[in-house]
Amino acid sequence: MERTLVLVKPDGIQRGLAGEIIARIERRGLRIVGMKMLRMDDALAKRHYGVHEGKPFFAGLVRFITSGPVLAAVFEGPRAVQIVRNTMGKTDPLDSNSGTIRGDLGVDMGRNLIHGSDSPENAELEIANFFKPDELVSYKRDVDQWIIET
Ligand code: DAT
Ligand code: MG
Repeated sequence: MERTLVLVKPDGIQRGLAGEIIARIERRGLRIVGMKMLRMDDALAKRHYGVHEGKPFFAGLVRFITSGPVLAAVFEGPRAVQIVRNTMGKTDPLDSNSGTIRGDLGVDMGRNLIHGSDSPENAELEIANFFKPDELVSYKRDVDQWIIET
């Protein structure tokens, strides 16, 4: 079982696509274990995107992600990190296949609607930036549709 952080970015909120984006991931078969609306401040944005510090697009990225509210969600399921990455599409919507969130709904690399963690290790770190442990629920295995006990 794996957890991953999803953000519906300010462009997704502004365009009214939060429900559509979350629904696509939920329909895929992952479970929502935490969710909140927030406006990221500069410090949180720089911590979240710290790996990109020094890159030419960093300042614009921080300005964009702090420009309006985001919806932060934690999804759980088997191989959740890669499942969300595949459901999102590529970083540049131009390279994203139809059927993916960015491929169906996006145009601009700087306005690509959704963040998803890129590894289980980063997911744990990113989740801790947005959620306290008691803000995340857990599901019992016996009501968990994707666990088949062997
Ligand atoms: P992803 O969001 O697919 O994980 P990333 O972690 O490489 O992509 O980059 C984070 C965000 O930064 C990305 O969603 C959009 C923006 N970005 C990345 N590369 C960029 C570039 N070359 N020019 C402009 N924005 C870029
Ligand atoms: Mg990334």
